[in-house]
Amino acid sequence: MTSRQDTSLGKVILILGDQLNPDIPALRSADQSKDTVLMAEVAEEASYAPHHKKKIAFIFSAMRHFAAQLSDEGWQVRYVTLDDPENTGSITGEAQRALNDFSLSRLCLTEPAEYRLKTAINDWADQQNIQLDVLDDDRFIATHQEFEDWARGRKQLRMEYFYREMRRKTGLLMDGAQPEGGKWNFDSENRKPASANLFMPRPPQTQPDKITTEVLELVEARFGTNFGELYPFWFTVTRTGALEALDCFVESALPHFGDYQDAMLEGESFLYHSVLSQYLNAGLLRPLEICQRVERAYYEGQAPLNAVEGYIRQIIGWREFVRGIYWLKMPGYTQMNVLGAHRVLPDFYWTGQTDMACMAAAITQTRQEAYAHHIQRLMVTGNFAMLAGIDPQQVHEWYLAVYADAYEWVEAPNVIGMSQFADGGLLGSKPYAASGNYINKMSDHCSRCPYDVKQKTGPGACPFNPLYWDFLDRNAEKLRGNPRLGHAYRTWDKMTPEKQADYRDSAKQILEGL
Ligand code: FAD
Ligand code: DLZ
Ligand code: SF4
Repeated sequence: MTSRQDTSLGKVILILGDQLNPDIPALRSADQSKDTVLMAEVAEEASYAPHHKKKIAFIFSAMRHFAAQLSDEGWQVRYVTLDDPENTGSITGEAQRALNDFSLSRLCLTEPAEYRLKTAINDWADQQNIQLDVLDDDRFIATHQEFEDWARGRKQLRMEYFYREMRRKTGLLMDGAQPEGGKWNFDSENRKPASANLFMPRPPQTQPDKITTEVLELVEARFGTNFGELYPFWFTVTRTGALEALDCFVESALPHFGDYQDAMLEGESFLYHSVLSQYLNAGLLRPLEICQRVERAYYEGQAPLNAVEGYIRQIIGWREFVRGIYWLKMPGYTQMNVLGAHRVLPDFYWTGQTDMACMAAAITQTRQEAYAHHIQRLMVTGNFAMLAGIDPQQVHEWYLAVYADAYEWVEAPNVIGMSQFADGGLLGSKPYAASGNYINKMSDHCSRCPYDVKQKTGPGACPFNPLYWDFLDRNAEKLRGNPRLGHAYRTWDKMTPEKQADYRDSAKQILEGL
């Protein structure tokens, strides 16, 4: 922990826990000869959500490794550990303390990714008369202004059209002005259920080094009662390790990424997903370098277009789109509850103790890995919460806590918008509501579940079945007009009143038992 006495001309460069990249704008703008880098582990960031133990350990260890790397490169680094007795417990407190200690009044940072922290830092700087330089985070493909310009005047904001702009802007998978392969989107080829005899690649597992081991001990001591299992801890915590994980994904899983993107298998947590989001969101990887690596695999004949296009779309399409929505609609977006859902989040979201095999698998895996792939998040835990009418605020708080990649800017639009439809369709064109049939088609969970996925109502029926129809019925006033739900409502309308009552009664029993 370095201190500098005579730095009257310098400034403090604040690097946050999700800005761990040597190319981050605040560092690029800094002068190594007179500026001091500040990084701080603080109680406020570690507890604004009840984070998974692995998430805290990953961020702290990655921060410590990044700070050590900067020191080695000749930067003056003030690194404040969580157990430092002088630690004030907040980012603004640590920024103030550093400025006081160095007799400085100028702080430079890259724009915080969350509204909450950005506002706190701005307010503090105003009150304390700090000269604050906030630089645009150019890790993202689209600037705030570009998204606003694109969104202005549109009746509906849809990812697909925004994604095409991002393809044009980056030149990824472009053949002149045309999309590679003649189509923008190859999703129609990406819907295969997986079978258990497929070879499943594993993301590389890193052994904890001395720094990580110390962090793991700290996390166990300070956050031992938080959600999730800390051990085994295998995330890499360096950019070098993250680049290796990227290579490993491209070589072993990318070729099948598209085909099995929506599949789920008991005991297979990762399938052909990249498991890179925690590295990407913390800054260890940059979105464009990932996409360029993946694009190269296509041009070198290592992966088919449906996989490569599908993957690149997730990053320059969905990831950029949800960030755009977040900044366009904050503050207020996280409070949205258009369907008026108010049920308390069931305790089994924390324990995994439920008879529903698909839910138990997704939650148990989340406890173990701080990871679940998109379809588990969307069509299992997310779908259940929406069908059961759980308060979206509580669902949002759960997702923000339990995944190693969770930061509000990316988590909230996915939860409030995509998975709970609590924004009324700002982000997605219809609720991702599905009965047990979808889960049965895309997974092998139902074959080992005590519930019968084919049974529609009654005590042994798959709970997703009556809850699905009850959800549509309950929300008919708000959802009936949605053209993408026309078929479902026509089916409901054709049912006899007895059948409808049967669904309502079964749903009532399930909801009362939650
Ligand atoms: P892959 O399947 O390999 O996908 C590649 C990359 O694309 C991901 O690493 C991610 O960076 C990006 N990506 C894919 N889908 C999305 C998306 N919908 N939004 C933004 N980026 C996307 N992603 C987060 O990064 N943080 C979150 O907190 C988060 N919460 C989610 C909550 C819900 C309810 C849902 C439905 C999705 C959420 N996602 C979140 C999106 C997605 O599920 C994860 O990015 C993905 O599962 C991460 O695993 P992966 O790296 O193996 O992804
Ligand atoms: C998520 C997180 C955690 C758990 N801890 C810290 C921390 O101690 N210090 C820090 O600088 N950043 C941390 N972070 C990441 C921040 O919460 C993140 O930078 C903001 O939420 C903005 O995205
Ligand atoms: Fe899930 Fe229903 Fe299948 Fe059980 S039967 S695994 S609850 S979808």
